[in-house]
Amino acid sequence: MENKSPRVAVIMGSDSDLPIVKKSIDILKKFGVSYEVSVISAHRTPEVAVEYASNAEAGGFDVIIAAAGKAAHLPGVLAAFTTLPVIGIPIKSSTLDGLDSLLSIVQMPAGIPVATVAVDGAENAGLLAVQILSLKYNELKEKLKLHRAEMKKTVMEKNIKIKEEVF
Ligand code: RP5
Repeated sequence: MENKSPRVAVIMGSDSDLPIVKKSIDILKKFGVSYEVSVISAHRTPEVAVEYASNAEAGGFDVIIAAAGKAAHLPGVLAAFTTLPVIGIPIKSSTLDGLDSLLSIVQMPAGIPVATVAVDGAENAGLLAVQILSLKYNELKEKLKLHRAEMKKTVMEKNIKIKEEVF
């Protein structure tokens, strides 16, 4: 690591989002990236959201991951109050299968980007955060290459296995 370690703010609109967001946290753990987890709601605690985003850079964060479901305004509101990169995770809601969350997060107006991953795509949110951090923290590049190599090995093993199982 360089002088300071990378820090990711992992924010979710409700604790009900945690089972999905945990996949981002698992990735950050795997890569040895430090993080802070919070429940902040754009609608239920809007003042906290604004304050958190406004102070995130000064507080030593490099990237924000924000997960929300339904009318998912949290990532966009956070992005409006910081120039740190914000990665949005649309959470699948029970009624509209996450399309509501996806559109709420991805359809940002020009000027305030949110890097949106797939519905419930928390693993990719974690990986994208690590990839962004790797521009500043060189040692993460090697870890990312190792992660890709592991994935490749797993898929190749599956390829061999399926040929044995399916005739
Ligand atoms: C959103 O509303 C949250 O991100 C969550 O996905 C959804 C439901 O929240 P709860 O009613 O479960 O607290 O703000």
